[in-house]
Amino acid sequence: MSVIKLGKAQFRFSVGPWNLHPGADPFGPTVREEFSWEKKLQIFKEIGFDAIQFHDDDVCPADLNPAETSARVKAMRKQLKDLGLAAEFVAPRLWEHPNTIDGGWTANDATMRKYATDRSKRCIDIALELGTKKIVLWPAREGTYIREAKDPFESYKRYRDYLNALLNHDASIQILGEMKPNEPMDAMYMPSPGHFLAMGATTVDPKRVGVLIESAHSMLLGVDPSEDFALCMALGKLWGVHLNDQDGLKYDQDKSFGAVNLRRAFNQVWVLARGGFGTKGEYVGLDVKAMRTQKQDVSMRHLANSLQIFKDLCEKVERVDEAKVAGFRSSRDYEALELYVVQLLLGK
Ligand code: 3MF
Ligand code: MG
Repeated sequence: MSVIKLGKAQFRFSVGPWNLHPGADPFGPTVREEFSWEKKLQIFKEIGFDAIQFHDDDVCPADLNPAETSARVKAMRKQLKDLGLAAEFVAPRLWEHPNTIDGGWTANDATMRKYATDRSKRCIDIALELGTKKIVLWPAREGTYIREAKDPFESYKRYRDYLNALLNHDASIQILGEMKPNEPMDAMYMPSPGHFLAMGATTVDPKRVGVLIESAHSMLLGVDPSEDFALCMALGKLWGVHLNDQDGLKYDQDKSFGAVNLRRAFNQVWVLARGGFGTKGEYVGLDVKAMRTQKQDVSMRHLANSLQIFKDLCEKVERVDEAKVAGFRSSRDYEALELYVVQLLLGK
């Protein structure tokens, strides 16, 4: 898809292969067939995505030896190139392995921490060979079910040691923390982007530590995602986003972007546009799930719909009369500003 230019921003789009899924949830099995890897890439291309978000084990099995790993990465790179797709990032999927039951780098068992660190270094090698310097950390199990289970001081120290080990492994990589307050753990360490950046500032190379913000993760924190985006853009730290939507405080729903709260979605697009998102090669990423009821042949609609809604909201942002907004602000007439925004969204 060609790039969308809006204000100072340049929007290109990315998606993760897990966003096409056969519908299993914690209470029931799959309900439709899984698409093959080739078919997934073809669907992403047809819908108009420019880049793919990877986990290390999307490229090849987690514990494959170095020679075979390298061969598999080269083959994947060729597959992407043939389709005109880029790799946005690679994330070590540390939460599914038997060695990471108690977490990766904050596990109490030193051999498990070593596994997490070694595997993450290997993930960096995969990313570089695939053509990206971005490593996303979604710290799924770096937290506790009960607060007494881990010593928090030790955990924060281990957190920093782990980040330093990754930053020292290669001088060019960038680490993007994708923070989330809960699920699967009851309580994650450093639940917000701000927490992660504070920790990042104490590492060996703070300028290579940033964030990827998922809309629903901000909502689970009780924060409006556009505010989280804006803060991190103001700090030069918003290096990726996972756009989606969420209906209230419950499990992470990953609903289609804008499907629950259009105004909240509009504000995300408006902020990304004003902040010049995408000019340094950042992608507008989606992290959305299809409904379990969806039949296989239409189980990619949520992706196309999310992009459509994003583009429709770009048109709304383009129509914002900035002088009018400034006028409402200077006269402090926020009631009038609110009606203006709601009527804009209603197409009036
Ligand atoms: C969980 C997530 C994850 C991450 C993904 C990449 C399954 O809430 O958002 O998606 O985005 O693992 O880091
Ligand atoms: Mg996500």
